[in-house]
Amino acid sequence: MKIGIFSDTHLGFDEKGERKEESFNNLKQAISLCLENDADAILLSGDIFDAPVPSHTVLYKSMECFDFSKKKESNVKLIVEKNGESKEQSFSGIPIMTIHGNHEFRGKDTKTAIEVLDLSGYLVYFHACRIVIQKDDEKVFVYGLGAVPEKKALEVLNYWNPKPEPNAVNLMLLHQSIKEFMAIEDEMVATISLSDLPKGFDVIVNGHLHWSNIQELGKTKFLLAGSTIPTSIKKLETEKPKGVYLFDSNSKELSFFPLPNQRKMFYHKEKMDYASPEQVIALCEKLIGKDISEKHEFKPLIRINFKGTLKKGISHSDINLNPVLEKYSSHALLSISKNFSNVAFRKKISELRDMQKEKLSVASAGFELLQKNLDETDFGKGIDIRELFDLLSDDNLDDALGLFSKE
Ligand SMILES: [Mn+2]
Repeated sequence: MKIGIFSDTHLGFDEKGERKEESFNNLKQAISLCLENDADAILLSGDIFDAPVPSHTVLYKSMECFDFSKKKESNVKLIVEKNGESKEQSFSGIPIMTIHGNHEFRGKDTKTAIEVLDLSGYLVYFHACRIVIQKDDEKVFVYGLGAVPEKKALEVLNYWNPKPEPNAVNLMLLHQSIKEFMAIEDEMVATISLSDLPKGFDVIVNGHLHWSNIQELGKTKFLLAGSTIPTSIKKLETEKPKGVYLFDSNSKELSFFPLPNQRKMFYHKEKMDYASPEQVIALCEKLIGKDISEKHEFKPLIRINFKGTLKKGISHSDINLNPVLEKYSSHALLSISKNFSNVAFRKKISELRDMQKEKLSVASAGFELLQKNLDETDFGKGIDIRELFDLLSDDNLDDALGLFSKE
């Protein structure tokens, strides 16, 4: 049996903007790739829609796209097992089974757009249960848990406690953050670690994180299916094209098929020291010029992330990027962020830190001295001196500077 897998189609993304067709075009390509490669069924790992309540136009266009899956027939049978009952699920074409994502997470008594598509026969929606896909004598067991608030996710997963069918092929769909992939450790961001994932599954597919990745966890392949459309550009997302995976239940192999027509993404992280506005703009032009020198069917997404410091006396507002944005608006979709820290602040603080290191032991009169030093500067009113002192003692210059920028 062959099973197509993809996730996070975000239908209706940029509904009023320049990219309004992209989510639909990419979904059509994803379904076509599954059909061309003889998928018997398709699995989607949540965030089908971009908005919790999509417009009728988005709903209509989504149905048109999902209708593509009816161009072929499948010989599988689907049995949904929930709360101790099994029921055969009817469908037409190649069945598409899905869980909900955080974008579709709504109150218990409110119907979602996914449920509308389920009732219309375009999707088979399931949550906290399993579906048996049967083709002749072969069975594949698919478990699914739709998105739950991150703070509760580990608790819910443990409570649900899915047990894979012995001596069979078992797959699972999730839509959560995973601690190992997140930049910060916070229970509001993620509670599930890779080691918390249930054992004995052949593939655990996770949506939500928009870049694609495969990790081997013992015999389990942990697959980040990635999104079919870039919604915000992250560096990891630019390293691999968008596409679909195909799982072969005999070989248990996953293969990847990129979408043939997709928007290219470029990500630049640039550190500059004592930069002038002219230098920042010149670097923008150089990077953009190189990115658009290749031929692109769709305007590429270019993200430039500046870090470092600006020349003395120069602030962010002195760098006017509007001429650059206008000049290239017909060639690329640009997003440029100026995260420069002010050199005057940085220098003062680093002088203070040096002074503190040289002159006194932190344990003695350091606090008063810092206060005195700070009083001599033209800023520092309303700063929590105790916090600043602690940060400087820890060599945490960035956070110390942060205190000043909050002012
Ligand atoms: Mn998503």
